[in-house]
Order: sequence, then structure tokens, then C-alpha cells
Amino acid sequence: MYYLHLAKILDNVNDLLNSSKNILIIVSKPIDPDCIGTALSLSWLLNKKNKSVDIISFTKIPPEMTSFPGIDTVTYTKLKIPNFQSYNTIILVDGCDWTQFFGDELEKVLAAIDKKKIINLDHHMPGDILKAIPETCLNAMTSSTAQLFFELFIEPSKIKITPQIAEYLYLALLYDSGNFKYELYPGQYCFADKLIAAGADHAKAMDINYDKKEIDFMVWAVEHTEFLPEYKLSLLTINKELTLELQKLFGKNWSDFDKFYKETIERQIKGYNYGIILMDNMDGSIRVGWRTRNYGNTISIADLACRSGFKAGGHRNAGGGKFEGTIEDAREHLLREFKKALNKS
Ligand SMILES: [Mn+2]
Repeated sequence: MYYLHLAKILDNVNDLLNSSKNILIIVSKPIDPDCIGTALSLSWLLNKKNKSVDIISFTKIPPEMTSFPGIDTVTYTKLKIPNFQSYNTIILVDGCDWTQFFGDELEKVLAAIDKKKIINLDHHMPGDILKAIPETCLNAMTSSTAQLFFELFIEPSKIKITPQIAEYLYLALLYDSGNFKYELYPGQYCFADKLIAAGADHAKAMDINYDKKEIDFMVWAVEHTEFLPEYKLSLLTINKELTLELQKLFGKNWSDFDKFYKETIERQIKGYNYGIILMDNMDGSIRVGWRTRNYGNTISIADLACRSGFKAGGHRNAGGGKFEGTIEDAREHLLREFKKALNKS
């Protein structure tokens, strides 16, 4: 079994949950179907066990998630830091770094929480949360946090999920697996099949329409993408000037509309195994996001970004990071490490 190494941690987590009455679930940034679908299902299971549960987000719910079923029960808590003392346990869902949960408020919030009562459920490459709370951090390489949650909590509980819960988990799985297009993990199809048997509606879950702005962004982005065949790389560099242009065209949250571009262009063009977006955060830091082809021999952009001076994480083939400095330096460092890595491979 692929969770064997987690047996002791699972015991710790269950002990903590069993002795808790009031539980707080915090979802990760970016807000996506996996963190939301898992949080809603987890809340349902805990309610069944007579626990009182609140779900909060430190990030505003993005427009494409406002129609997710059940999203109304997730409270955006930007203006007010919750009273952590009133909860026996705090569960962080679908993220591996503190910043994914607490954003700008990080220091202030963490100081107010007893780390002994934090649980982390996640499937990303382990980050600073695992280091801080190794005893209660359930982190495994699965398709989605939804799958980890289903296999470690729902199935052992013997509680039958409703079609609604099956839908939440199925939407989470579809999103994190790119409709079964990305890397395949053990048990993934089995998990999907069980959700269908429990009432998830495949046609309904697949019936996704893109926002028109996604197409407009894609057209803009393709025109601004450099195709670098020597690196097998498509690179979109969005400097300060282009950031302002995007804000004018799509509003402040323009990056909410980049999914169609990422799905269609990054790692999808023959000869271009890697897709990278570099963005100026306009605060002296640069953001990177990448995707790597899942098939064949590829280099790890996560490692390469770290060697280029980024703090980077996520998954091997789809992740992100941050660089302190100028976008020109970020680009130069990345390409330099790219060259080195390609020469070695
Ligand atoms: Mn996820």
C-alpha cells in the first residue's frame, strides 16, 4: 500500500480529530476544485461524527470557482483573523507551504496558533509545513488531496458517501488530473470508478465552458510567447509594462484567465517539452509557473528554478515559485541553468 509510511501519522491525526469538538478547515491558495471539494467532503464527514466545522479561506474566491457547488459555506476571512483558540484542531487542505494558507498575514497568524493542533492533508512535494509539523502532516504523492482524503478517511470510516460528496471529489479529481491527462498515480482510476458508483455524474462534471476572457488572454499570450527550440521551451515573460497592459485588458485579476493558455500551449506543442510563465509581481519579486511534458526524459524545472535562485515547489511537472530581483535577472538565471541541465541530460 502506498500509504504505509503514513500509518503512525494517520494515528496521530485520528487521535487529534477524535478528541476535537470544534474544527477549522483552511483551504489553500490557489483556490481550486481540489482544495474546495476536499474541504467540503471533509467537513461533511466530520459533521457525521458530530464535530462542529468551519471552512475558511485567506484568499478571495476567484470568479471561476464561485459556481462550484457548496462554495457558499467557505468564508473569505480577509478582514478578520479568526479566533483560533476556539478550535481544537485546524486542518490545512491541499498545500505544502504556510504561505499557501496564510498569505500576507503569515507571521501574525502563525504566532496566534498552537502548531500542535494543526493537521495538513496534501499531495504536493513536501514544503515547510512538513518540516514544522512532521507528526501530523499527511503528505503522499497521489492524484489529488481528494484521493488521499477518500482513501485514508472515507473508506476506513465505512460511511457511504452521498452523490453530492461524490460530485465534490470527482470535480477535484478531474481538475487535478487535467481530466486524466496528467501524471497517473496508483489507485486513480479505482477512485474515479468508486465516485461514479456513488453517484458522481461524469457528463455533468465534464460540462465545463471556458470564460470568453480565457480565449482573449490566450490570443494575447500566444502573441507574446517566445518559442525557444534550443531549450524545447515556450516562455511567456510578463514584465511590468505588460502587466499594466494585462490589467487594462482583463482587470487586476488577469491571471485568473490563464488556464486555457496553460492547458493548450504549455508542454503541448511538438518539440516544446517545457512551458514557463515569468511574471513581475510589481513588488520587487518575480513569479514563475511551469509545466513539463509528462512523457519521456525531461529535466526537473523545480530543481532548476531552485538553482536559479527561486524558491520553488508544487509538483515536478507543474509548479511555481518566486524570485527576489528583476525579471531580466530571473530570466537570465533560468535560461543559464536550463542550458547547463540540457547539456548534462
Ligand atoms: Mn491538489
